[in-house]
Amino acid sequence: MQHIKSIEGQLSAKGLRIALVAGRFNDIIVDRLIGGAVDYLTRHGLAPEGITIVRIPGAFELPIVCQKLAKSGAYDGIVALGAVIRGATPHFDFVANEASKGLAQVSLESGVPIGFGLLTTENIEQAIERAGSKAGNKGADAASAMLETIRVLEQI
Ligand code: INI
Repeated sequence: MQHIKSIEGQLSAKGLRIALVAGRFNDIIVDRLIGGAVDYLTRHGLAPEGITIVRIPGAFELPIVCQKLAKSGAYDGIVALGAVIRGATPHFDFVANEASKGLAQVSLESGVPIGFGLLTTENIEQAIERAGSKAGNKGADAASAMLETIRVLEQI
């Protein structure tokens, strides 16, 4: 449309420095999310040298680790990966809420885009569905959202 200025992010990851931060808790799922994110980024032009993988205990630790990475100035974007599964744990709400709130806060305070690849599911089946089977791969989706956001912010 004439006269309408539009800003859109191009999905090239070439030359970027990206950190993937991933919990060890539920690693059977989280390893699949890492695979999805790495696959997405390399297929969009990022050399392996542009990727740093940081392993942490669980989703609760995502915000503080992402905060230090974001503040370091060494990364253009971060993908936070984890799986909080309700199952039998009373921890679920605390871990899921604090991790999501913390990640949003870190991203806003630092200005570094953080892809939200934290699964919060009722059971293991739902997590498997989102980690590379019938509902896609949320690690790849989070990498894609982070990449698009980096490229949009560059133009504003
Ligand atoms: N961490 C997760 O990543 N997923 C979970 O489902 C989970 N549950 O259910 O407890 C979980 N807990 C650990 C938490 O993230 C911290 O690592 C731990 O409490 C130590 O601070």
